[in-house]
Amino acid sequence: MERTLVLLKPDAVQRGLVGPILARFEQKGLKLVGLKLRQFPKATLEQHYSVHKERPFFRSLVEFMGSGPVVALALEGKNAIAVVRKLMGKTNSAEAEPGTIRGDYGMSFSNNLVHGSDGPESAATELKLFFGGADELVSWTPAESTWIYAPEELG
Ligand code: IDP
Ligand code: MG
Repeated sequence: MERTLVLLKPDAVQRGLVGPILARFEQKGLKLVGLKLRQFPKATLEQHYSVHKERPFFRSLVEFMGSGPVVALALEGKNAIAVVRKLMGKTNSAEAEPGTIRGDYGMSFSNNLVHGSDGPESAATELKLFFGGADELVSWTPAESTWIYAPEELG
């Protein structure tokens, strides 16, 4: 099992899309293990996007991400990182495939509704950054868990 960090960006919150987007992750079979709504401090957002600090869009990205509330999710599942990235779609929403979150709800390159960790290392770092406190992530067994995976897939 793998865990990944998802952010529902300020555009998703402002547009009333928290429910529909969260439902896609739940319906896919990803387990919610962390959830919070915050207007995150600039320092947190700068750290989160530090790999992009030399890029021309860095300043506006940090400003956008701090412009309103963001919903942070921690999701768990088999290959959760790649599964979430696939559900999100391409970075540029205008080019994202229909059926993906960005493809169905967005038109913009920057205001593209969701963030998802892009690998195991970034997932670990980002989960610590957004859910670093004690007891912020919950290990639990959903009632439906034995129906989401075949027994041999659970190992
Ligand atoms: P990702 O969110 O699909 O992983 P990244 O390349 O990691 O995409 O970029 C992080 C975020 O920065 C994007 O989600 C988007 O909001 C913004 N961004 C990336 N590239 C551009 C660009 O060329 N113009 C404007 N915003 C961009
Ligand atoms: Mg990225």
